[in-house]
Amino acid sequence: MGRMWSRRTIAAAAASVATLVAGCAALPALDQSIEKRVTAILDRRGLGSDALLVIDNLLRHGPPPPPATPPLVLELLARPLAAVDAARIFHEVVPPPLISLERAQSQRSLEHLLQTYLAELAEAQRMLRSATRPFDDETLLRELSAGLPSSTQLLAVVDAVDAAQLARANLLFIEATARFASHIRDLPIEPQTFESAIGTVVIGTRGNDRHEPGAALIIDPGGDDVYERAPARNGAVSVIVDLGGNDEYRGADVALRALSAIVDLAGDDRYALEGSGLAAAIAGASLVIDFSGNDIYEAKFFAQGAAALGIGALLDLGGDDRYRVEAWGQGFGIAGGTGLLWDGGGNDRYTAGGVPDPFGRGGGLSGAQGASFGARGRLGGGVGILRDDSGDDIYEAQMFAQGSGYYYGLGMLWERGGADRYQAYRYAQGNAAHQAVGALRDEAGDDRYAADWYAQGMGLDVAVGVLVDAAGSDAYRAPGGAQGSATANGFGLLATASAAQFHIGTETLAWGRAEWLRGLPSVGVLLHGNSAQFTRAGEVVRMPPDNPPVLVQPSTPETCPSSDPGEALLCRVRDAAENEVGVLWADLASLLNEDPKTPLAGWIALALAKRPPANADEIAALLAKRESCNVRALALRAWPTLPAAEEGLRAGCWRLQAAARAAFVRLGAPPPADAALPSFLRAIPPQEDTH
Ligand SMILES: [Ca+2]
Ligand SMILES: [Ca+2]
Ligand SMILES: [Ca+2]
Ligand SMILES: [Ca+2]
Repeated sequence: MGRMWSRRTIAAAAASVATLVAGCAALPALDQSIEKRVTAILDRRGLGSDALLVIDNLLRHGPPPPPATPPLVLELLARPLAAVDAARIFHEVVPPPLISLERAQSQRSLEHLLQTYLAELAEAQRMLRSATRPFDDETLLRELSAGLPSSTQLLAVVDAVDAAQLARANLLFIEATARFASHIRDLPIEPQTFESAIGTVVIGTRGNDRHEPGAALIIDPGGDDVYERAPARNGAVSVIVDLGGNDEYRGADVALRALSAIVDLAGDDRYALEGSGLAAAIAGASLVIDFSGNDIYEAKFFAQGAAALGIGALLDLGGDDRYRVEAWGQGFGIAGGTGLLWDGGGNDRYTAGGVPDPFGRGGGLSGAQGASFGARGRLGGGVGILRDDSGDDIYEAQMFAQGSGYYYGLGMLWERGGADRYQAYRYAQGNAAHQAVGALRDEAGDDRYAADWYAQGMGLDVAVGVLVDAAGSDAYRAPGGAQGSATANGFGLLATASAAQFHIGTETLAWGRAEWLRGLPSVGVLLHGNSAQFTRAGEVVRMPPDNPPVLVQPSTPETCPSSDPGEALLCRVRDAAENEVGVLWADLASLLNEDPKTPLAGWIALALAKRPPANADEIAALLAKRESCNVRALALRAWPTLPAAEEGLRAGCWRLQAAARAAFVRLGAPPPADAALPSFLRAIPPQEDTH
């Protein structure tokens, strides 16, 4: 007997098939093949897929991550190929109420909406105040007016905040504000001002109003209004909901231990901040949601989606927009904060100037357009995301921009359509430096990428940099240190699905080349189609091989005299007179005996290699007792002994295993056959441990 299908069942089945097909089609073919192709290339090079785990191994055997490190950064460092999945990262980072934001059909009573919202704001405020203690916001504001806050001030904020509790307060605030913004329609109530549990509530007029700062909630039904803004501080709530007109927002609008939002439903608006802010928060949340119009956003520092401990999110849902900051914004995170700029469409222009670079590298520091920064040795970065859904867009910045991570941070630029132009200087376009992740992903359109060094899928020092362009006819231009390359055990990937032109300068560090360090590989991979074209210094060249020769990064020569205590020690050993060097080494032996945790141990190992003393055996034995795998590896390189090599080979730390394997070769002894080594140490002869 035939089964009867109702019309509805058939329609539902057809819809689910359509969803399934659309789901498959939506996953670009490039993604399905990236892992397979990268693994095949690593096998051809003799590295094997363990080469993808070098970063994780180094981090697990090194010092713990700094305060405020986002867990997602560690997760991506452990699985570098996961950094290509921009959609997954976006959904992991961005609170769901912001992702599903849309104007609701139903009309709820304003009275009910407003009372509910005020009650939710009061609860979010209570949670914020209990999650945070007051901190020195005066000093922070002073620092923000000149640039990025100091790590000293930010560390004080880290101490004053319960991050998990703060995240709950922020989420309630975001949920409530997104719901209110989705449902509010016309404003059938008279202009008025009244007090509420969270402070003053102002209902504006349909004319052109001028609103001063200080109110907890302003709702304005229409007109071309001017809003003077001041930083929201010390537990305050500050929300503006503007229903129409071409409005202007001025002043400074950063949230410091506060909950702040601007919701602007219509009009060509101008957000011209003289100070920091606009969707910028430190220990709180700050939102800007602009639903339509061609808008202009201007600010100096820390703005347009910037945060430390908390979230700063700027959502512009449509229109041709102009965004400009001097530095530190447009999707910028530091100290565990999430900074998001999400533009829904239109032909947009993003500009980040740059503050002077203290190291004089030839460009300014931008820290923008999907960027994150940490303070080396002190404080972790955050998460910075710039997402643009469609339109032909222009991205301009200098250093640390367009998918850039620095020191335990994640920066991502996710471009979903249109013919785009990317212009930056160094550390940009899918680059990260020092235990960080930088990703640029562009889904469609014929795009142009131009940058200087350290860009376009490049990982520098235990860092992951990826650039994925899933479709279109694209061009990439950089002098070197780019386009699928890495140094210092980094991972760099440039993957294109399309017809691509790769232009590089005279430098060889590109197109899959990467330099070993610490006796371990760095990984650079370039994935391209068969029609790709390559030019080097303006000359057309053949397609590069995908298994380039093993290169070892040269050691940094010491500069003597040095103010660094470790390097100064190396200088002292190097330059000591023959009759003094024995006493010096006796002192170093005492130091190792008396202070088992001395940070100079690694330098002592380097000195041991440079000028081995009469008591080398004693020094090597002392160093071999260290907890640090790096120190033991350096000691084994400097003065190999069979017992230390045997012990090292059985360590879980790959750097030490690499040193142990080199030690067996130097001692002319065969290594034990049963040692569990990572794939690349089994296949490739020992390389130098440079540093
Ligand atoms: Ca208005
Ligand atoms: Ca607007
Ligand atoms: Ca736009
Ligand atoms: Ca675009």
